[in-house]
Formats: sequence, C-alpha cells, structure tokens
Amino acid sequence: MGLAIAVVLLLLCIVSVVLFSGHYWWFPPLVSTYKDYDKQFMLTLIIVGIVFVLAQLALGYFVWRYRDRGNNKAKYIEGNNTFEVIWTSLTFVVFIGLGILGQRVWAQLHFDQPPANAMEVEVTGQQFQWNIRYPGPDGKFGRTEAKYVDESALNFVGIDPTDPAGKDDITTINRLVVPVNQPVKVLLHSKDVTHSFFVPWFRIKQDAVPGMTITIHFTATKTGEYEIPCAELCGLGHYKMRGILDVVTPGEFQQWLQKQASQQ
Ligand SMILES: [Cu+2]
Repeated sequence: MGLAIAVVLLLLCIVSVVLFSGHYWWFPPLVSTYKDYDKQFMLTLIIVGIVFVLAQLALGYFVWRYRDRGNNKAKYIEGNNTFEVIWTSLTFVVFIGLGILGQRVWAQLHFDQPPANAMEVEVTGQQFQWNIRYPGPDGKFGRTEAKYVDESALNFVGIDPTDPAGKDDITTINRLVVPVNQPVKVLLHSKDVTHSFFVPWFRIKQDAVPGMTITIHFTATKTGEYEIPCAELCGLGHYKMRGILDVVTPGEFQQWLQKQASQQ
C-alpha cells in the first residue's frame, strides 16, 4: 500500500510538471510592454515548482520508507525545533521576497506615471458595456454630469452640451482603438457598479469603481484585435460585457478618428 501511494504521488508530480512546463493552457501571447509580469510569474512558478517537486518526492519516500510492515510500533516524538525554525524562516523569506519583487512589477501599471506623450482616453464601465471617449482635436474632455446622461441620444457618459470642450469629444461603445507603439493613458470610470477592465494580452487588469477616476497606462506592441472582457461579476448581463481593443497603425488610427468625428 505504501508503495502504491508513493507511486501515485510520483505520477501526480510528473503530470503537474509536464502540464505546467508544456504551456498547454497558457496565457495569450504578450502584446504590450509589460513583459515583467511574465518574468515575475515564471520566477514564482519555478521557485514554488521546485519546492512542490521536492516536497512530493520526500512525501512519497517517507510513505514508502515507513510503510506498514505488520510489526511496526508507533513511537511518540517531540518534533524538532531546529527543523521547524528552518522551514518556517525559509517559507517566510521566499513569500516575502517574491511579494517585494512582485509589487515593483505591479506598481509599473498602477503607480508609475505614463510617459508625457501618452494619448488620453476615457473608459467608463456600465451595465453592460464599455463607453470609450476620446478628447477630440482640442485634447480636452468635455465636462460630464449625471443629469446629462441620455442613452436615447447616445450620450452615455453625460457630456455637458454647453461645454465647448465636449463638442469635439468622440465616443464609441465597446471599441477602443489605439495606435501601435503609442503610450496610452486610460482614465477608468464606472457609472453604476464595480467593473473590471481586463486585457489578458496586455497583462492589464484594473477595477473601474463608481465615483473614482483610476488611471492606468499601456503601450501596445502589435496590431490586432484583443478582447476586453469585464472581469468583475457586475450583474445579470455580465457575461455579454465585452469590448474590443483594436490596435492599428498610426495612419489607420487617424483615419478612423476622423471617420468617427464626422459621424458624431
Ligand atoms: Cu462589468
């Protein structure tokens, strides 16, 4: 029996290592400049992977070594304080160390300022769509207020019609178009409940919280269409809340922007 359990443990261990190292179900390819996320993830995975394999092998060995031979007598032991101190300290150092390394990567998205040439775009979550707004040629977003929200007139974010800065604002629903290799600063809002702006290809995930403006920034490195699922269970229609992040060349972006402007 002891041998059978040891073999099962060994097999589980091999299957886990093969599945994780083979990348069969893995992240989508990275298309932003946030490559440190993947490095940090791999570092954590390798360290805990080694510990996992060693622990499983040790467990298997002891299960086999101290298997029931029919004449064993249970012995009371006090434990070993030296071992307790060593593995508790090691675990502490590994967890805190990875946490400290990881927060630097996390802070790139959340605390670092976007580059000065970053293009601004506003993303407002609502049940169940992403409202996208560009400031237009004047580079300024028009004032918004809840009382101006008029969904029948497609004024989803409540742009004040009396504010000249809002006249040239360009709005779209569920389609965020950005030029490739251009830093983009996103001002995240929510109109109703907490949503989450998630672009797995970009390694970006940030909650949109009512009453707050949360800023994130990114630079896309490859043209293409990428999904923006809402990653926060935000109501009955949550399953259909998805936008598209369309990364295009700068020329295509200008054309698209002009076309949108003429249609507003
Ligand atoms: Cu949502």
